[in-house]
Amino acid sequence: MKNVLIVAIGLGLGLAVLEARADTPQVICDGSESGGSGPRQYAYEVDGGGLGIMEFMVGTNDLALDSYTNLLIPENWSFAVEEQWINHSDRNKTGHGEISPGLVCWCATKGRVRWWTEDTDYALGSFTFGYNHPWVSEDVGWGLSTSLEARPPELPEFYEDWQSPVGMGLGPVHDPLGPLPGDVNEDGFIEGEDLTTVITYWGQSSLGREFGDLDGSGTVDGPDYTEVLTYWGTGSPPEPSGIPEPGTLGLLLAGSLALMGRKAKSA
Ligand SMILES: [Ca+2]
Ligand SMILES: [Ca+2]
Repeated sequence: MKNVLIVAIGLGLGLAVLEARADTPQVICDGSESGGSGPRQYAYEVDGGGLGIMEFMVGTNDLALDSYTNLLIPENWSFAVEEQWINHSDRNKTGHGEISPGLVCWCATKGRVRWWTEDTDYALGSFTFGYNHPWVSEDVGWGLSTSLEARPPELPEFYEDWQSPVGMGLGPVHDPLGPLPGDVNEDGFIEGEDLTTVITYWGQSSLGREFGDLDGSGTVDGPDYTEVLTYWGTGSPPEPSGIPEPGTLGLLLAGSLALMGRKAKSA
């Protein structure tokens, strides 16, 4: 009898959990970028909570479509990076499962990454959306839509709950942050190469950000130089690519020549 009662309670709890899930779409971050480093893999396991998903979106500060590679897109769905804002937590990169300080700054991202279908035949119960992206992430809101017939009017378009852990269901997720201030070459670290580019193109006009016009004034000039110096040393040094930089290459070359000379003498 006791066992029957325990089973009944267990079943009841199980049903309650199922019921909670059934009402609420969830997103689990399943990428190394969920607070980590290495290959910038962004992946979102989206569960429509019993409703057919027809659209999923997360914020981004990078509107360049070609920055997004290895896309995971459902069959017959569309993908776009659009200029439409979503809430984000200014430059916070909260670890997976921790609570984002979100409210420190409510800002809008430059845009959103969006997957969608307009055909209810392609609505999905769940899907893992994703891509690779070269830049670091920050905490950002997400949203989704389900088919109009299936979506109760009281359900909002955006579900992210900033009081819930990041990337674990209802909490915010991670998405690409724009280039860091002062980071001319957009490698996530403000260092010599950024300054060199500003000096190399100094005084030239009608060049883009990648040539050192960080503030978009049209000329590579004083404010750009100041921005690099102000943020000098911020960000994370890029991971070694295995290909030495020219300066390092020179040193290596000098070192190996010296070694060769020593070997030749000892031979
Ligand atoms: Ca840099
Ligand atoms: Ca400028």
